[in-house]
Amino acid sequence: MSKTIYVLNGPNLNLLGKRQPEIYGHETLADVEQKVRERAATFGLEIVFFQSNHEGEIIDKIHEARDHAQGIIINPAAYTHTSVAILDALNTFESPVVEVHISNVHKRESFRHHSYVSLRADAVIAGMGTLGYRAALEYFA
Ligand code: CA2
Repeated sequence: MSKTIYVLNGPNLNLLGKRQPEIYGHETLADVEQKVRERAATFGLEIVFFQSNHEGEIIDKIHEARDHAQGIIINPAAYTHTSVAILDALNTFESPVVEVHISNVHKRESFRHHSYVSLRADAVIAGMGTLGYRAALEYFA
């Protein structure tokens, strides 16, 4: 049976490629999804790709992943730095979690240096641009 990886994206990432390309690059989230799906296919991995601007919807998706996924790749966006609720949800998920940030959060404002999600993540990728999502897939493969 093929393994399923949930790729979860937080608030404002729907604007990827449309604003602030100097920080986040020119690829849209649809471009990222397509490349993730193509790479996942080469590994025989199934992908559920999801973005929401709402914390509760991301938490609901993590709960869904508990029964359906063998791994989570998550870019929680700004919730990285604020959300104990997303951390608590991830702590109920028993398979590996990879946290991805497009930008190098450690080169940016100090409020981006702390991540609640990193307290749960098995691996953290930052500053590789959207390639970070595919690097996370390699981790699972
Ligand atoms: O570098 C990352 O991937 C971040 O998770 C992106 C978040 C930011 O709050 C984190 O500190 C680091 C912001 C996502 C907003 O995405 C946009 C994309 C294009 C245009 C505007 C926002």
